[in-house]
Amino acid sequence: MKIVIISPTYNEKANIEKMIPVLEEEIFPMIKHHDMQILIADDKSPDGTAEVIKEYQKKYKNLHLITGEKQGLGAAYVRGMKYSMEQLHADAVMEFDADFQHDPHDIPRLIAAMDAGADYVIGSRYVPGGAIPKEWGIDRKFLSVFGSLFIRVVWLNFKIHDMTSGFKLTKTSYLKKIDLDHLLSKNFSYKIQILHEVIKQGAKVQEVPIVFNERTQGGSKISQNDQFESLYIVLRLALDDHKRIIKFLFVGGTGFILQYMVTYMLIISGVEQFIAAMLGGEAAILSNFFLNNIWTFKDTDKIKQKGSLIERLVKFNTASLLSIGLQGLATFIAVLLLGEDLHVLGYTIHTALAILFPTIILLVIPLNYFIYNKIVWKTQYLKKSKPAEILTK
Ligand SMILES: Nc1nc2c(ncn2[C@@H]2O[C@H](COP(=O)(O)OP(=O)(O)OP(=O)(O)O)[C@@H](O)[C@H]2O)c(=O)[nH]1
Ligand SMILES: [Mg+2]
Repeated sequence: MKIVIISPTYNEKANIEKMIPVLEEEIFPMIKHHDMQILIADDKSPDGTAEVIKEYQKKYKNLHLITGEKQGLGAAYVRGMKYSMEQLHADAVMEFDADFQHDPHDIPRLIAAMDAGADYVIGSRYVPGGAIPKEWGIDRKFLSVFGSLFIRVVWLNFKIHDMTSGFKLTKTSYLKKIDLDHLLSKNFSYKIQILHEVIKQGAKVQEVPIVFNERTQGGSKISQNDQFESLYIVLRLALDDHKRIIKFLFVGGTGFILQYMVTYMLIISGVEQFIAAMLGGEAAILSNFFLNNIWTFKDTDKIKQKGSLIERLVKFNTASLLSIGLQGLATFIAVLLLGEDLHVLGYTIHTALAILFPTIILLVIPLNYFIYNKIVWKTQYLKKSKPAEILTK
């Protein structure tokens, strides 16, 4: 494989001066079966980082340099990734900081994990054997640990432990499917989105323990803005993933309110209760149908629709009647088994009411969502790629 180690640099002269010979003389000779290249993505560092690289280029033919305007860490990495894929034809790229916080001696282990079958290798601080700097203050430690935990909870992904590591080895076949020009962040959080996209593609992910060192030279470029941006991006990506179900629940909620309003108004205008309830129900069904059609399931327009609007409406109405029937059946069975009233902690409640709520939440809503997706707005094209597989040692 052709592997390009991408190191973004901004005022990193003191570190990069030492790093290049370590990579070239110590590390690369240990990696036998791969074509190793280094790409420095410098942002016109005023300290003369680029000049150091140009000097080394005379000696090392596998050392590349690209320069650009300073736009942020993510922008520099994206530039490096695109250059690696388009100009250097890399099979895999490694994200590797130039400041010795990532230990170059870990590189062969990350590559070995890919040799063993992984598509995406994470240098992980939060698996046994990994660590964050002891010297970090409690606030930075907390932020780092809590940050990963937060992402794991929000994304419901507990298989990966280090969600914000910057030390990665990625097969370019996965990167090529990501729209790198339009990532949400040009800074630190770019890595959260790439992780998200690669997982979604079903890559085989492996975490390899690394000890993240404290910076000894040069200055940190991470800012508080990065933290807020990360928070936004984690939530935004989760919402994007569940956009359809959120819209569906929202539409259901508006239907619920509409049903009550219409029924109530009809009753106070003298309409018989049963008729009013039927009309209220149908008003909600129609409103839900049209809102779902133009909003929740709008993207299904892109595929060839089987059936006309009328057909969809009939299917939708049938599904809704089925839900009402289910609610009726559940209450009927509950009353049959438990009697009219339930006595709980000294209170008496109608069995029918007590059973209605869990029936709607646990049965009716999931069933409706399933029917809408599979029957009314059939969207076979949305079939998810297989879930990311986490390799264990
Ligand atoms: N080209 C480029 N490189 C950057 C930019 N920001 C950071 N870097 C480099 O990216 C790497 C990581 O940045 P750091 O500031 O060390 O971020 P960090 O490791 O998360 O934070 P510290 O632990 O404080 O060092 C270093 O090699 C930086 O020189 C940027 O805007 N452009
Ligand atoms: Mg650093």
